[in-house]
Amino acid sequence: MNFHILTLFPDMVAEGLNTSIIGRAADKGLVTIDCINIRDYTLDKHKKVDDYPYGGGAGMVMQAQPVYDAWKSVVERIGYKPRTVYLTPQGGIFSQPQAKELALEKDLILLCGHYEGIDERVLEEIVTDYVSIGDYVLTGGELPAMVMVDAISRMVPGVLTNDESGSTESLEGNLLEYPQYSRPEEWNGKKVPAILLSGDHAKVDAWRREQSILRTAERRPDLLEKAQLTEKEQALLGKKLTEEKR
Ligand code: 6GU
Repeated sequence: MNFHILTLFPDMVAEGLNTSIIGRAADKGLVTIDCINIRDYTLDKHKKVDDYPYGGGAGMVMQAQPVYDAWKSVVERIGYKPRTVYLTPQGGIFSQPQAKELALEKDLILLCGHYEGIDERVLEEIVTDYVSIGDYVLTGGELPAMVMVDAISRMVPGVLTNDESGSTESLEGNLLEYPQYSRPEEWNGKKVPAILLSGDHAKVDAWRREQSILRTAERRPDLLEKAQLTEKEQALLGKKLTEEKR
């Protein structure tokens, strides 16, 4: 899968994605991450890419021309118009299902804004998806673009090893992951739950499923509403929750 990131800070994005699992995926050629400096496309003799907003108000607006020409350079190179995501707090909130869906694309353009935004006319021309990573405001789209590349890349076949790929991880089936323990068996006076040392895989699996359900009820009750629980599990959860209230 090929990411094309349009940004005023290409080094920030490239540096943030050249390490660990995504760096390894890029080295293997499973993903390519191409950072394009929007400033390289300005026709302004002072390399300016922003100007005052018509109608007045605070801040500066990124101008249409350099953004459009940077985008067009990608389209001409790859020979088609791929999905183009604008990272903005005005977008829909990014989610795991969307990461899986976008991982099926061959190319994806991510457009990072700065200042008070980008001239609406170029957005109308090139953007297919408006995406936010949460309800808070960041200074630019670079960190959100890096978040998206990470979440999408790990859904590309081959990027995660078998060891890393747990299908039972957080958010699978709308449940959070169960607690994990490693050596030593006792740390700081706290013992690893005995069932995990029992060697009984069926019991371990049942315990982990129960822990996932209880943890989700406690930390993310909004998610639990979307999870598929058996009647037995619903009964268990109801019992635990009334026990807590007492
Ligand atoms: Cl995508 N951009 C900015 N500037 N702030 C954000 C965001 C995006 N998502 C959450 N906050």
